Amino acid sequence: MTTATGQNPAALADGLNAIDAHRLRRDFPILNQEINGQPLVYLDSAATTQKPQVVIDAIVDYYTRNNANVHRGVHTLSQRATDDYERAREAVRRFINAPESCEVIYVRGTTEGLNLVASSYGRKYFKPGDEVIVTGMEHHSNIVPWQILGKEIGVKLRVVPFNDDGELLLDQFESMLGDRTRMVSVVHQSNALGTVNPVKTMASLAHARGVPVMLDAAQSIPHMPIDVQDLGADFVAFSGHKMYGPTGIGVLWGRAELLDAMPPYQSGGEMIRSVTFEETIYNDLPAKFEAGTPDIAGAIGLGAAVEYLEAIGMARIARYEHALMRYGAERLGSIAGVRLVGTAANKGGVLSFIMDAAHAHDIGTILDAAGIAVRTGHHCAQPVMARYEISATARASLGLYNTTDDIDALVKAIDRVIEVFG
Ligand code: C6P
Repeated sequence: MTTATGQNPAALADGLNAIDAHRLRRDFPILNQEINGQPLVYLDSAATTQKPQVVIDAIVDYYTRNNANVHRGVHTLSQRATDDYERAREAVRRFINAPESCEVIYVRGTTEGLNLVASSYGRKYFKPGDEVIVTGMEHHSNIVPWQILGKEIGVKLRVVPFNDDGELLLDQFESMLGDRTRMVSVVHQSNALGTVNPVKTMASLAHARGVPVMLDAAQSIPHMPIDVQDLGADFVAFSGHKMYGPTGIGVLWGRAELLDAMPPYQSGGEMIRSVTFEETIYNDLPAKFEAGTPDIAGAIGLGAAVEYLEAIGMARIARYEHALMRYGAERLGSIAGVRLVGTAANKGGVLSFIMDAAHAHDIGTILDAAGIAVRTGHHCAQPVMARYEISATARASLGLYNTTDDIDALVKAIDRVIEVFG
């Protein structure tokens, strides 16, 4: 038996039992509050996730007991801070199955990871007339760095289009790969549509032509197991704050061989081995790309987030969120006057929608009055909006703490939008 949208109720129920979200939400103190007199329903995890108590505690503990600069002191506090900072790096390595922890570069977030590669790799290897392939569903942070470089060097951006459901046209991607292609940089899961792109296939197509592949994993990392070796990527960037860790910290992973050959992105302390006024010898990985005092507390918080996710299990989280997304898509899709934007067969926990009755910002305002947090606007993906000839969507995005009750509250509040504006 299947439901109206082709779902198998047994499979749906099985997915919804993959984790106990009702229990897990108790790990997130912020969720236990009222907004505008209503229980908070947080459906904006694609913008940033909430933080479990273990992450908050790790940061407080660092500042309360261990605060010192890393890699700089022989004193006990500095050694403790360094140990915790490096233990977090090892946790990240394990989490993404990277071969070496020195390949895990701490950055501010996905944006900085993408800028680092565009700036360092691009400046070293790109020549006028070269091409970088991105997709039509990139976040601005995977467009603008290449564009800036393009203006400087004369590199052209090629854009893989997608169909009305939000699925990439892979044959077009394949035909774009050519002698001039120097990089494929692609979003793993679209923040505006939820589409999960076939990045493993894309990587093997690109590699067959000797082209390196960068993945923007900002939206995939908190929702599914990521194995950088299995995906076959060369660079992967993601943000701590979208995976239940703190803001201000993220990761660029890259293959050591490529990172070793790249020039530093920023310079200063820590990234050097020796400095004279005549010459500077750069440090080894990862220090070469970590100039200045890093976000130590952020890295430690990220390590705690990784351990938290590992304890639950990424495969279980993926199954649960997929079922919840299907439940939400079915409920929203059956409301007259609501149109889902992004209906790819393979998609993650993002429900972007528009309504006949109201503009996205009006939807957001009514939902907020009901205690429901969603994001409205172009989601830093204006080319996606242009593709559908719309200016904005309302976007409900899921995390491991969301439940069917949250979706039901959203549906009820959308009915209210129709009452007010319809
Ligand atoms: N998307 C959203 O609401 P930073 O800001 O560096 O942590 O992440 C940038 C980024 C890069 N790629 C994708 C696919 C993203 O979704 C984001 C951030 C947020 O959708 C804020 S715009």
